[in-house]
Amino acid sequence: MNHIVLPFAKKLEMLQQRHDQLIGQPNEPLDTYDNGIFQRYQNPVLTAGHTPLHWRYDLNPETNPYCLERLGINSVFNTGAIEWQGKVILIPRIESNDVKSFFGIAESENGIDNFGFRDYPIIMPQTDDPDMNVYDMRLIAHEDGWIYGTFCSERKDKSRPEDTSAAIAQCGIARTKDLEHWERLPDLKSPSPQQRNAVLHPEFVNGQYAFYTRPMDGFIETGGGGGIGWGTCPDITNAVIEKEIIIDSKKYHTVKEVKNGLGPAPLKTDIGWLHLAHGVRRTAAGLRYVLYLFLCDLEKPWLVTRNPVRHFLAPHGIERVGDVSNVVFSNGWVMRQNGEVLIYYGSSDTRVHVVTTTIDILKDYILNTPDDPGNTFACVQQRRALVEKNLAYLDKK
Ligand code: M1P
Repeated sequence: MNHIVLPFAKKLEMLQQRHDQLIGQPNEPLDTYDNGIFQRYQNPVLTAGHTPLHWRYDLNPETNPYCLERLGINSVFNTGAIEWQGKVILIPRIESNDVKSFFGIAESENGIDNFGFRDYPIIMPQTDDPDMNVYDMRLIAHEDGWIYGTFCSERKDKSRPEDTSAAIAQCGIARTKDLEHWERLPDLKSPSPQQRNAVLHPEFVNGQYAFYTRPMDGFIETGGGGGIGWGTCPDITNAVIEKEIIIDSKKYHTVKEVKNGLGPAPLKTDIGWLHLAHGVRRTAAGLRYVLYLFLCDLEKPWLVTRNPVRHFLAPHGIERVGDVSNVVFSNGWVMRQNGEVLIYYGSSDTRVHVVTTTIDILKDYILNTPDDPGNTFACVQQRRALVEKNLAYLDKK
């Protein structure tokens, strides 16, 4: 027989060693990638392998004599992020081998490496209509004093019983004071039949709670409308948006041609609310998800003031490959006291990465990255102008 069956204790020791090595491994900057805008790192910060062994294995040799994985984890991706008591806390989408996702808390001192999960996954209370699946939590420290989690709650579309993949996505809302204990509030009600990527704005706007939304006609397809929406409601414990406006539309032949959606809650800066979003384009290889930035007015956060509409971050190297390839998706970032910004993103629905930058660099990026001029001829003019400026400058030197 070729198959090696190790004694239980030996196998467990090996698994524990590998796990410790993975969690303890330092994450160095990737020196082969440099666009000046952000710093990539060699390793993902979270993978399925980072989840504790006691989430996956029955550790009792009497009930698990072969030391088999009983409840496997398929992937860990798309993470909410927040700075909490000096540490960086991530709450990613953890997908089990049965394709149900759930949330768990991973924490690290520096936000770059040594992320370890807490002992238990989070208990997310249900509403009267239980979720089939929950994922992509945004963590928002609201000025009302609560930390909110807004996430996608998915249920079977009961109006189409014959279609076993027909689903309805809505925005689940929960809140906490300690990240461990969550109070579930009723799902967001809005005019849209489908709602994913809804994010609570961190401040009151004219005394109201405000949401960024993403109205869609279908579970995957945006349908006729589409774009990042905005709506307000007076009561978060019964959040009803009567009127939804589109503040950042999808657009032909751009990085957000097919659809887009907001990432984490925006960062407040002196030049406006800085947003990170994903844009989706259809290619022969399927949908391609990239990240882009835009800026909104401080007083009127529904007004976009800068939107270069070009990708800020696209899948690179191994990030291109996974369960849903060619995808980067971000729902978490952290701005530290010293101005450093850590941007967390899932790659190809499989793992979590970080890039680091500073708020000053992001402000420079959003103010000085030229707009998409709209067509190829204008793009060449734009690039020639840069070349001309550079050559004149170099000539003068
Ligand atoms: O598979 C790519 C992404 O698809 C969905 O995002 P969106 O609603 O913008 O298309 C989500 O399921 C997300 O989790 C996933 O990464």
